[in-house]
Amino acid sequence: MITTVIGLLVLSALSSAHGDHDQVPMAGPHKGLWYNTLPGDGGTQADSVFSGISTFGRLPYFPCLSSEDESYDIAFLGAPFDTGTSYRPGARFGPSGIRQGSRRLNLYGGYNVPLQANPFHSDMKIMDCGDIPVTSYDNAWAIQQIEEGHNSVLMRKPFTDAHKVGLSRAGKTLPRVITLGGDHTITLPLLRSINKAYGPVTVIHFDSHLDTWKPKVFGGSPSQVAAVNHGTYFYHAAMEGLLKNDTNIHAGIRTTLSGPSDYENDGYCGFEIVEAREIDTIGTDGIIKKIRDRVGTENPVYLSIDIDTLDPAFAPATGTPETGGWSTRELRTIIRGLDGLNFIGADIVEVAPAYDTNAELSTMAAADVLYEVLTIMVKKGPLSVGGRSHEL
Ligand SMILES: [Mn+2]
Repeated sequence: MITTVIGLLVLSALSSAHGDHDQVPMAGPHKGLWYNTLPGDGGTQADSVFSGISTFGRLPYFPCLSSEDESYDIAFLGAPFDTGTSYRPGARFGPSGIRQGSRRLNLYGGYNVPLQANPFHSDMKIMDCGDIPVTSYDNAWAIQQIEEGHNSVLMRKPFTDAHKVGLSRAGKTLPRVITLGGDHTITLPLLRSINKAYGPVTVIHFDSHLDTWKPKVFGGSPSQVAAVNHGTYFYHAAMEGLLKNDTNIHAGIRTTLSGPSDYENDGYCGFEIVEAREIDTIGTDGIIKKIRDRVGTENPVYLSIDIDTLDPAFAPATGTPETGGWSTRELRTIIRGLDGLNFIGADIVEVAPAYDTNAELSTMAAADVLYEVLTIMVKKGPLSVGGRSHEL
């Protein structure tokens, strides 16, 4: 008898659930996000943050290299290359790892409290363009692929202000591209692409390493191909005239050297140095001031971030870890201190997820650092000359 009653109750519950076609889908504070408005029976995906295809920050995906029909203001683009590393390989899985680490960025809407802006809710169009196809068998070929892939995504009309005068060599307003590496070698083809669009640019480089080493010093340069690697790309960039003279700066440096001449060579390549340990004396405010004083607020700036800027306690999953680095909190504070600078593009590199903890510390740190960068870019608005302030 009791079994029958329970059975009837279950049946009646099921039939009423099926019969109620007017039910309102459950809606949370993030109901406006694209992944909750996919066509389907319910309209709301309660499990959407944990499943599905990962894009950066669950942004809309479009394979931009397959079609030039899409326009955007900021594009995320993967460069899965890791055959220029000197120690641990694995950064070819960086783009997918960083996307995985970014899944929860806008679960609650994505408002950035210290920067007082929401990069996921603005009138700028931001999307994930997927990855550049990169061969793992031929570095020279791969570097060419990365330059051409990046340039194809960069040299398009932006979604906003396409008709307005911009900062590019041709006087056009261009979209920004944020590249997910990849080992740091990729920054050379990225700067070649940037140079086509803007000419020589100022670079802010977060890293524990200089990466301006002469090929003979770093890797021995047994061949022309071997001479281009993740420790020499800035040397090549300087020699090719891709860097603006004496406005570039490294931050987070703490590597060992071949000798003091490495610093002389670094200065010759156009860089000033902020050592990681300076945080103990001048603090994050002092470091922010040094960077801002060096690059100015008007210069177009390219931002390159090696995840090994962070201490391995915070980001163990990287190609050449160095102890004595900054915490995730400190790096995020320093990057937020660059609010207002004229970032025309950025990359984050050397994330090698195979060495991460099960808690995904490094990919989460990479995603969160990019969240700060993205917020700064959205606050600044399109790269049209004169710009405009944003109400976010
Ligand atoms: Mn490094």
